[in-house]
Amino acid sequence: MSERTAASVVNSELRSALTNLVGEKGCLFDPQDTAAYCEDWRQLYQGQTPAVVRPASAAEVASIVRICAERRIAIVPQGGNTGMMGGATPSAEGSQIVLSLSRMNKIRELDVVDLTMTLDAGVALKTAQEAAAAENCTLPLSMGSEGTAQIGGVISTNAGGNNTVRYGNAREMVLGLEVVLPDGRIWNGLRRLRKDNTGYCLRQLFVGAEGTLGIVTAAVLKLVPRPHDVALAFCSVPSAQAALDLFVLCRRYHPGSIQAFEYMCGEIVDLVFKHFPDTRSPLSQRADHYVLVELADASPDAGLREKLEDVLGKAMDSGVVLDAALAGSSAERLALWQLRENFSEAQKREAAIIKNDVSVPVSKTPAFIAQATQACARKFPDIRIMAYGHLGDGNIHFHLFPAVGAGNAEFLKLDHAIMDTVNEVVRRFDGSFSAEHGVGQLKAYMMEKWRGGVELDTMRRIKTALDTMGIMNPGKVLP
Ligand code: S2G
Ligand code: ZN
Repeated sequence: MSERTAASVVNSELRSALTNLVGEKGCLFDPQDTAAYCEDWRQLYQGQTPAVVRPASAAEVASIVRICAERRIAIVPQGGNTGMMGGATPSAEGSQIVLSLSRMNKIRELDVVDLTMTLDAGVALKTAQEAAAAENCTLPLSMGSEGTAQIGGVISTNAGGNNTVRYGNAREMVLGLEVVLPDGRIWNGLRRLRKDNTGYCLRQLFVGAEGTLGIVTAAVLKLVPRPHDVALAFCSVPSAQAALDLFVLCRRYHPGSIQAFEYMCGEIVDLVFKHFPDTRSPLSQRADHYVLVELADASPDAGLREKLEDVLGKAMDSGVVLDAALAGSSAERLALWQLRENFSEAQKREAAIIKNDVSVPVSKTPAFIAQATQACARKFPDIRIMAYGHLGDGNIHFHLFPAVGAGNAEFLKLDHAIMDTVNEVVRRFDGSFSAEHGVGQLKAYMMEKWRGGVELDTMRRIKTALDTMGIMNPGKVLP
């Protein structure tokens, strides 16, 4: 793609072509209107775009893609714009249009016998969860951004969140997809079959591709029977190793019931108390390490509260757990989840952050946290380190902040040095440099070092085969 300016990309002819296609309200050209689409949630990237196009159907998406393909105009697909890696933000030179799926927000069908939901890409994750709950089902994808994140983006980044330990990532929930390909053709793969062995599994190509192979316009997602018995406990533990020991203990006694298992260092919980002063700890003593463990079962009389109480009692007897508070009501349960989900916002209010969304084998999480902390403290004295995350699936959010009183700008210049330091520890454990947030533009530079050779070459061949002109979200995922 040659360097082009915004004006040269969207001239009056194209403006009228787009406006005729999606109508006045479907197109934004004024920089004041498009600005919100040009910055990522973390405010790391400030892009520019000559146009934000907001189609109302897959057919309209297909026409927009055809118009752009004819003119070799790059497209940046965007859902709720809650991504962490700049994957939905247009480049700074202003030649890429943003295609927002937000207006495509219909839930097309929910089948309680098939346990499937067929819905548009622009449906907010929370809306989808609520629709499932209304039918006594659950869409088992849950994360802090669910109020704004949209189904298309959740699928395109293969989002994980809090329940991956039991239900897997978005990838495991996708049964079917509708995708507009880079040549403008619509692939309708909206099948709800639990078994379908007919050639290459195309849908899995688009899950996690971050809009670089095509635009997800609808999906068929798996639902699960709504759990009627849920028990949650907030525990303080003496170490990250004890948190892992508690996970193993819970799994030993209630193997099929763990729905979430979150590790939290003391500092990140303190940050929520600081920035959300109404938040109350259910424990009388502060600790350096906490665990949020949730058991769930579809049958209403699984007796999970007693079971959780029992296993925590065993854990306290053996010193694995220091103290624990069981949620006494769904309100208390939601308040504890809110405490956990406020981590992102509390960090954002605190200071600049260098994030490492990494994964290691579950058994290695304590060793990773210890060694990554040691490596960073040695190299970057005085910076603040907070580790937390989905210990049950080995995904740790290893976040670093400037020393108290230090400048954000100076600190952010250390981003590659810090991420590379952490990644060297990840590599010791054969882990991944990106567990659930994807690659986007922020981590594209890591792909050569981590996935270079046959793997990256094969990815590039797939990209070229589908997006011959490279108009689909260029600069993301692949370096
Ligand atoms: C989490 C959310 C994004 C972030 O809280 O589990 O995945 O890094 C993160 O704040
Ligand atoms: Zn996470």
